[in-house]
Amino acid sequence: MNAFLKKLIGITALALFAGTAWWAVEYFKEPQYDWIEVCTMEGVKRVKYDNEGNLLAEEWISQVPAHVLAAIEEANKTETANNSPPQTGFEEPYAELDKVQIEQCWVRLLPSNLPAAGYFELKNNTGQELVLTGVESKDYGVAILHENVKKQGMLTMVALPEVRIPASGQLSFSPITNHIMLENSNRALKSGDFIGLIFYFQGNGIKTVQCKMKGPNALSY
Ligand SMILES: [Cu+2]
Repeated sequence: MNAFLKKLIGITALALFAGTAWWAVEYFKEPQYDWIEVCTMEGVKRVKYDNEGNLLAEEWISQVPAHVLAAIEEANKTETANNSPPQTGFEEPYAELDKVQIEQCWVRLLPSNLPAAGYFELKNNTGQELVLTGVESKDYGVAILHENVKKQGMLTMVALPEVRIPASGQLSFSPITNHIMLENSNRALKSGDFIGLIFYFQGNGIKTVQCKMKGPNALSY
């Protein structure tokens, strides 16, 4: 056999071996899951779940609970105020706003009692500026509007007391922008369930929306 042929057989054998090895590694490798950022009482952490909701990894991004605690305090204060007997003896006359469109409302559910996060797409067709002042759900004790903010390269969350939406404007809450932090669920919720969310606007306008519960690795509606 000449030297060239020997070399050719050698190279072919090596290529076949490398190819098989690479295929085997790919085949038996764990599937890749994305990090998701989670807002908790103790700060912001990132977690990784498999499709069954098993925790694969977690690490803190920022342990700055101050903003969350301040928001909870504020929520409790409001709740106390709401619980005190009304001065006038009248209930607030809330009106459902037909010209506010809220679609693709969904909630990312996380295992082990971590807060859930709500997202939505809002369109303001009222013809005037709209001011979103809060959100409520009878399925959660706490619902807070949160903005994702980068400070010194670190992601933290800041409570939004209100969000202004200009006439004909839109508001999008998504995993890369803002979320509704939902805590203290009143019933066992699972992926595929729906919860009601009430959006409150300045001037006693409300919008009631059904939101779809999704798993920890969901990225959109
Ligand atoms: Cu948050």
